[in-house]
Amino acid sequence: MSNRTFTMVKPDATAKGHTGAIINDIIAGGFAIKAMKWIKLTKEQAGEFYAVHSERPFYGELVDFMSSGPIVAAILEKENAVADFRTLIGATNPAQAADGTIRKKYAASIGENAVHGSDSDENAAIEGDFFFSKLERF
Ligand code: 3AN
Repeated sequence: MSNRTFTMVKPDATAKGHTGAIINDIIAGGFAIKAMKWIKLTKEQAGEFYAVHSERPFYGELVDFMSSGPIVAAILEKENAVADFRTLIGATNPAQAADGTIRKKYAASIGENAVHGSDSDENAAIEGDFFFSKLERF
């Protein structure tokens, strides 16, 4: 089991000024930040990141949204990182997210849901590699 996951604070949350509160929740949840950057994706980059969803009906909407404003990308470390981070952020649809989770507190809808969290160790590694070089992480 790997102890790393990958996250993004999404454009809805950066635009609403929730970035600091979300990073604070992540640190308070016991995650150590191993890499972090504030970046705005082009449509092409967002499309490449979400290529796995290219057949889903919401793909175009997702790519437009994720390239609509700045995001914060980060690699996080903790024991059982992938599963524990998904618990911390809550269900994909904020209406179904548990009380106290990041999505319950800061997300507006299933599309604009404040944060991303990797769904497996394998994807955490792929997603971290998409954003960060060896020099940018420790
Ligand atoms: P999660 O991010 O919780 O793993 P996935 O992998 O099902 O969720 O979906 C990837 C991303 O696609 C979600 N974070 C969300 O922003 C977006 N998404 C999922 N379902 C929908 C939907 N029905 N409409 C719009 N966007 C969606």
